[in-house]
This record gives sequence, structure tokens and C-alpha cells, in this order.
Amino acid sequence: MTSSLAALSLPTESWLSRFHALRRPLLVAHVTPDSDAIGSALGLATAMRERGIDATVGLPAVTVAKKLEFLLELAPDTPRVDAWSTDAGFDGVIILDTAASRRVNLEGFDIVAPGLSLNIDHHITNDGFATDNWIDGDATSTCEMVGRMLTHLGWSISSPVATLLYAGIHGDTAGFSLPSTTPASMQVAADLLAAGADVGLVGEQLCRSQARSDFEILRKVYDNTKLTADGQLAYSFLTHADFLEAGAKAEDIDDQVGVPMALKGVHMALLFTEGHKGTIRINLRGEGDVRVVELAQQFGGGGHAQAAGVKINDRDIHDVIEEVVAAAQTSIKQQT
Ligand SMILES: [Mn+2]
Repeated sequence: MTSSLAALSLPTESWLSRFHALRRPLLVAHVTPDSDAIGSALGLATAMRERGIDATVGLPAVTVAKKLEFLLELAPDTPRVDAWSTDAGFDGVIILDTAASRRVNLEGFDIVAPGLSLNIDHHITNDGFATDNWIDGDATSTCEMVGRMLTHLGWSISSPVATLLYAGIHGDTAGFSLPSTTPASMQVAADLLAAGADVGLVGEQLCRSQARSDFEILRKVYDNTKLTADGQLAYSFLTHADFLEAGAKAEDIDDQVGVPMALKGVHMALLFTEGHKGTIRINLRGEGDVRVVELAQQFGGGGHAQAAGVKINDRDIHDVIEEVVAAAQTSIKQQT
């Protein structure tokens, strides 16, 4: 067992020395934050605060999906800011789970101003935009990387920090059910459980606590699901009117692409959503050997081999669906 875990990626010495020099850092993650983005930023910031480092999280509350609000309640004393300010005197930024600086979830964010920036990310499309970068495309999640790093540093992990990090691993692996799941990720999860992670809370909040609006969204996603490419490609969509009817917001779109993906025989699934009028988000998933990141890149998006995203502005949703589904049909034909 030790041998399979021995080659795991850890931050370099230069990365760590910069990390250890931080006294007043700002931690940020990506737009439309998921449990990995929130869990890693809030979890690491809270762990740093427990060691006397004055860490702040940049995370606008309005961008947090209702089902993820429980994560904020796990660290009520960790300060959060809604917008970037040069007056705050941060001595560096740590950017977590974010493949490009333009995807940072903070109004007015400027990567240059604080001087020092450190990346922690598992997106293979991250090109290393920070001063010093720790990128591990084999990690299930940024929370797995943070958990591994804290153990490596010998920091004690409090129960709320353990729960925050566990939530991100659970989220990015769909409860340890995606093929990205590794022995290493389960080892980190086991360490977090030993540190007091509340598995029942995470499972209940992420999987068994649907708000009525989330339920209505799923009803529409099921209703709008279409099958094509001999049953290998499934897609669904939510128009802006669907959002208004469901009483939902753009931030509530998370893993609903799992609905078309769950159909037997489907190897690729797409979900098109217009949460904000005129802005189309596409969630792409691949199953088996089918990759979707290249398809996402074709339309200006990115992400992981089998889980990717695209954002398209100022287009009609039905035109986008027609164009992207045609490209997806070609892609799946080439891959199967
Ligand atoms: Mn992630």
C-alpha cells in the first residue's frame, strides 16, 4: 500500500517556503463554486487561522448554491470578503481549484496586485498562471491535495476543516463513484474521517436534502432530456424561463448533468443552462473511455478529461444546443 501512495504529488520546496511566509493571505476559488472550490478555500483558510495565520476567503455569498450553504456554517469565524480590495493589505493570494485567473470568483480580482500568488489545482487545463504552482491532474479534487498537504506538514486537522475537505472529495468524485477515484483519494478521506469529518452531514446535505427549487429543476432536466447518436449521447437543457418557473438561480446548477448521464448506454452527457439571461453554461461528462475536455475546448471551455464546462455569451440557447450537439456527435463517433 505504501508503494502505491509513495509517488504522490506534493508542493515543491519553493512553493512551501512561499506558503510558509504568508501572514495575511487571501484564498479564492472558481466562479460557480462547487463543494471542492468552497471546501478547499474555506478548509485551508480555517486550518491556517487555527495556526495563527490571518487568512481570509474571497467568496461572494450570493454565488453559493443553497445546497452548499452548510459549508459556510462549518467555519463561521473565518472572515470572508465579497470583492477585491488593495486596501486590505493581503500579502499574497492562494488560488484553489481554478484553471485560469479570469475564473476567480471575486469581483475586481487582480492577480498582480498582491505580488505573490500560489496555485493549488487539479485541473489538467491549468497552465500555471500563478507565481508558484502546485498542479496535480491525477488528484480527484483540490480538497484531496489540501488534505494531503496538511498531513505532509504535520498540521493537526480540526473536525470542521476535515468536514470541509471531505465534502470536496465527495463532491468531485460523486461520492467516490467516478473512475477518477484512487486509493490515494480514499486514503486522504480516511485520514479526514479519523480527524472527525462528519460523513453523515456531507452525505445528507449533498445527496439527500433537495430544496424544492432543486427538485423542480431536476423535473425539468428529466423532461427535456433527449437521446441521440444511437443512444450514446444524451443531453438536456434549462431555458431562462425554466429557471424562473422553478424559482432557481444559475448557482443552483451543479451536477444535474448526472440525469442524462445516468441513462444506460450513454457515454457522453451534456447539460445546457441559461441561468443568467443570454449566458449559456454547458456541463459535459464522459463515461468509460469517452473524453469531453477537447470538445469543451473547441467552444472555449476546459476542465478535466471526463468532466468539463463551457460558457457562451450572447447566443440563443437552442442555436448553441444545435451546434454543440452536432460537434458532440462527431466526437463520440471518433471515440467509440
Ligand atoms: Mn475540483
